[in-house]
Amino acid sequence: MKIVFATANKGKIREASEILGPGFEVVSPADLGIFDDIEETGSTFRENSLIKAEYISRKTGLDCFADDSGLCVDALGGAPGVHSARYATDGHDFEANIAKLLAELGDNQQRKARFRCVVTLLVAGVPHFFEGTCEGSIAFSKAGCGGFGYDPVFIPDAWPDRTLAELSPDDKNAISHRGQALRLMSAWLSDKSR
Ligand code: ITT
Repeated sequence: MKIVFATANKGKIREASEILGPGFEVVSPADLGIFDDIEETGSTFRENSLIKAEYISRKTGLDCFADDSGLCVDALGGAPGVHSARYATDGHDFEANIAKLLAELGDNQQRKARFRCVVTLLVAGVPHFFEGTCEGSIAFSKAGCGGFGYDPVFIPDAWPDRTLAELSPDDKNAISHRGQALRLMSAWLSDKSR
């Protein structure tokens, strides 16, 4: 099944293809010649996820899904949250975001955090929402080079001796916020086609 993923983030596209498996061909807006920077004006993951799915569906006339996700750190009152991509700068500067996060936390021992993901699947204009959460904590320094974004400083509770960036793609996808949300979406689509 061909399905449009309303994202400009190549890490998300790669992970969605891995998680959804060979039964799906994940197509990006860029593959369709769309390079628009969609303004995320919502204040929740759900609102921003819907904004992105509706924008790309309107532009292409196709059903699609979007993912809004981010890192919520308890000691920072839930920040960076919906601002995760642009925490340090206006662009998606992962290195600067990590540097700012580690600086904000300093030597604070309270490092509990979680990744959250809300996927919106738009089918014939009707939104369906799927969510995932990955609990963990923030490391004191970076480790690993897999994944993307904050992965080098996120230690998942399920693998307490390594960061997400040190896991194989399969191991990350098995526990990740995105893995959970997209497997729910995949199950919903299979049910619907039965
Ligand atoms: P699109 O809006 O085009 O999908 P984006 O990267 O701007 O791409 P978001 O607005 O949802 O997406 O921001 C998500 C940010 O949260 C992302 O840029 C990372 O900084 C972080 N993030 C989300 N999932 C992550 C993951 O699995 N590993 C590490 N960081 C992640």
